Amino acid sequence: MSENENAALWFVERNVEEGRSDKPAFREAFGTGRELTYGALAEASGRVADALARAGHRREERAAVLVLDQIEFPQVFFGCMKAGVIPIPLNTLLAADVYNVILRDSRASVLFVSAELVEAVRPALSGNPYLRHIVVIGGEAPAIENGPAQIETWESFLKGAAPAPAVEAHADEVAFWLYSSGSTGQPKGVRHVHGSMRYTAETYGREVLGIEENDTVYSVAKFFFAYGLGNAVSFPMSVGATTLLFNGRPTPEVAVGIIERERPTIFCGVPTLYAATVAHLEGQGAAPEANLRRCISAGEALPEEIGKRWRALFGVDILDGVGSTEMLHIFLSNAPGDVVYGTSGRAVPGYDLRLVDEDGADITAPGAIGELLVCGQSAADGYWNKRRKSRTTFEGEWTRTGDKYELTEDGRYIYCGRTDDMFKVSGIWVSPFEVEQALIAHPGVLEAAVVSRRDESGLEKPAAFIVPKAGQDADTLAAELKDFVKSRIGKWKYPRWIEVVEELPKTATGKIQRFKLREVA
Ligand code: 3SK
Repeated sequence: MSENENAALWFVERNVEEGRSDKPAFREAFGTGRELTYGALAEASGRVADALARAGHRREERAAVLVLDQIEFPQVFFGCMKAGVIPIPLNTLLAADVYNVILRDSRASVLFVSAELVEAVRPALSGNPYLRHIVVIGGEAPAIENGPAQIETWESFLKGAAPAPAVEAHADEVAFWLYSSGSTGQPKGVRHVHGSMRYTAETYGREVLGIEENDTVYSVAKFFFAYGLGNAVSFPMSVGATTLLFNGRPTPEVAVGIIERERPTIFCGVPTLYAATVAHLEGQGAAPEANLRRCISAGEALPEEIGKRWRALFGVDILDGVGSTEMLHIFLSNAPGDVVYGTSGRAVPGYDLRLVDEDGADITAPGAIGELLVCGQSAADGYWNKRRKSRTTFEGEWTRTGDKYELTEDGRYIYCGRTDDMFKVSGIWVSPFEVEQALIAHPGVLEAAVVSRRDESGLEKPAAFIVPKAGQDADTLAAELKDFVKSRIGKWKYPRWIEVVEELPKTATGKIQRFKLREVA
């Protein structure tokens, strides 16, 4: 092997070699005073690698990482990679039975867990035949009945460990996994290789986001999401920038507090948070003084209205983009100076896109709708132990997204819904997303989701579930909305039923779970 392509070298050690040892890579927000410099991260991740090897965890074994957004996360993540052990950042919001499925499916030999999360995962820790070791970060080691042989604190784990070098790794070798639940289904282990994080940093991170060394980044999406891992770990580290950490729930108050007090230059949000923050600030009458130069959004398509209202408040556009856990980050996006709200923009440099119809034939005519396929070097190596699903998702160089798009004459893509969310009314395709956008444009609506429902004749028609803004009268709103939608997007597309709800069912990444609404529609 000519060059060691272990990702930890490029993301961690290179920053030290380039003179950034004393620069904070991570800083906890709101004055906890905890920060981690690039030099400290290089040393600590080396000690984690040594401690893992001493504890008997071998190359290619898996480490479950149930750790909040705190400075120990990058130490564990890169420490595992240095040891050749495969870190699996886990969603910190799951239920114990899902942790049980994931821990057994992955056969993780060690679990790193923030003390705050021990109770949530505890029922999954008894009787697991693969788990040999638990390391608790920021608290005491608990007693677990029928648990693994070794349960210890972070301090005891690292005691006596000396920085170990990164093991030799190939760019095509699996480096880490992420579990994706999609909008339905069981969790799937998505296996990513060492070369992928660098690829996303050098494509979207550099070419679209334009991240630079003196940027300070805040990502609402946590580290365990592919979106958060790029925004807050690999992109800033690719240029020696600094990430702000906040390990609680990102409410509009938190987002505004961070923007105002911590002064990030790059803000990475999701549509739900942007919508709630816009409503919050408009209620207050003004946005705070900010230092933002780039704002990005992903997870689901950003409603046009929200982008425009955010820009009116902060004077900065939101770059709406599309990515997936399978592709690791964003491959289709609006770009600085080239934003058209209501579209997802164009292919990110380094990725090719195509639309296909139900028979797999290419669709090239502007205005036609098809499933989006993407080709790029950050595609996952496949799903763990799911051969059939791997074969139908990763078709040679092309990865199926399961999203339907329309390609405009000027080469932009417009989101039309999931392949299984689209439906026809009077023989014409209706995109639930288009109807949702029209509903959200009403000043009384905070959020909306649309699914198909059969009328008395058995024909499909749109049904809407809406979350009103505070202080709205539900009946008056429901009565107004049908005409409002008809006037905006066409008579056949208006929702024949409107139900007012307190919240919409969503995945952990903020995607509306329309399948749950279909069950009650
Ligand atoms: O859902 C998305 O849009 C996304 C974006 C970037 C990385 C990962 C995901 C799932």
